[in-house]
Amino acid sequence: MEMRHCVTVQAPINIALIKYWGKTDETTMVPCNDSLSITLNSPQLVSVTTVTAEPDESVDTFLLNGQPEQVTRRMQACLTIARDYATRCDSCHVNPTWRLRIESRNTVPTAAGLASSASGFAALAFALIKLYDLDAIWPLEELAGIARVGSGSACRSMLGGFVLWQRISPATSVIKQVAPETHWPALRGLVVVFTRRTKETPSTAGMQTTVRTSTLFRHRVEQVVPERIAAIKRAIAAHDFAAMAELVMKDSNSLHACCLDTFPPIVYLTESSHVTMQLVHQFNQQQGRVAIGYTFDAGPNAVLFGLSEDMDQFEPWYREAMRLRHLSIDEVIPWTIGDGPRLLS
Ligand code: 2P0
Repeated sequence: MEMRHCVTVQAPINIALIKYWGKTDETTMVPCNDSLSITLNSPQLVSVTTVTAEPDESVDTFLLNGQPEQVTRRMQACLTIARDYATRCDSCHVNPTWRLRIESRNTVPTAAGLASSASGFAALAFALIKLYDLDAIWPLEELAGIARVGSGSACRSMLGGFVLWQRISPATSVIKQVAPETHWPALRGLVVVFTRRTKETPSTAGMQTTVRTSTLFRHRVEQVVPERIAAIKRAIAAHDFAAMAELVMKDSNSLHACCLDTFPPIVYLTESSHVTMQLVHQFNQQQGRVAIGYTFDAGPNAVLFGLSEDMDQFEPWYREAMRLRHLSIDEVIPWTIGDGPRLLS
């Protein structure tokens, strides 16, 4: 067998249709509620990571976009779990005690609420899995736990298509593919970047404050999300775009309502975000049906989606409507539904 001491992988971002916000355990990263995402396929929304085993080095090192950075506590957690698997793996030909050199490139704007941590940690986890050959023994659904301890949403980027991250108990969660990327080829979307500025409230801190202070959030976790997860699974299976998009828009609004119900309040959306929501509703009203949907993560940038022909009609109309309101758009990044991480070399 070829002795591979260096692997390069790429991993995509995912966008939650039903959102994750809040965890019950910061170490095992078990979420307060289930979430359901699509894995995106876009060359502009991936992280590429190379991991090299360095038998003669004494510390793990990390380069992000060419700059030396600290190996963070969360990265260490990923390394610890992967090394633990490797010590239990006979087919592993890389000594797990060897130090690692990690080099990562993000095309995703870092920390602007565009899930760069999801692709980044999914890429790190997948590189470790391939370096130690862990997927020869364990399924990716289980190994996704390596990505999860880096960043909760990263575990959903380990599979393609529609992915459910399910809370099983206060100590356990699992990921499952609900439908593959081939399930709904006509579905596509846009990431609309208004700003690449780093957000003021990082997700991790923001969700902790929400869990502690928001009463609306308790209602979301206990009632709203379980009903929506069941309903969106039915809508996806039936290719019912209108039902799916309505659930997604409502869930995005529910997340941002919980952010505003947090004390002190967290505000991620800007005028550009709010106008975008209004324009989507206006377009849908003109069409007499739900043709386009929106969703917003922990930042102002919009993710818009629809079936191919509707997106063709919506995009130029939307750009012109934003221009007339003097609201600038930094970049529009198209995407389709993608498969999961890939081994590049
Ligand atoms: C999501 N977000 O489901 C939600 C929607 C943002 C809004 O997952 O603390 O960076 O690393 O688990 O994964 C952002 O949270 O937070 C996120 P940690 P993460 O995609």
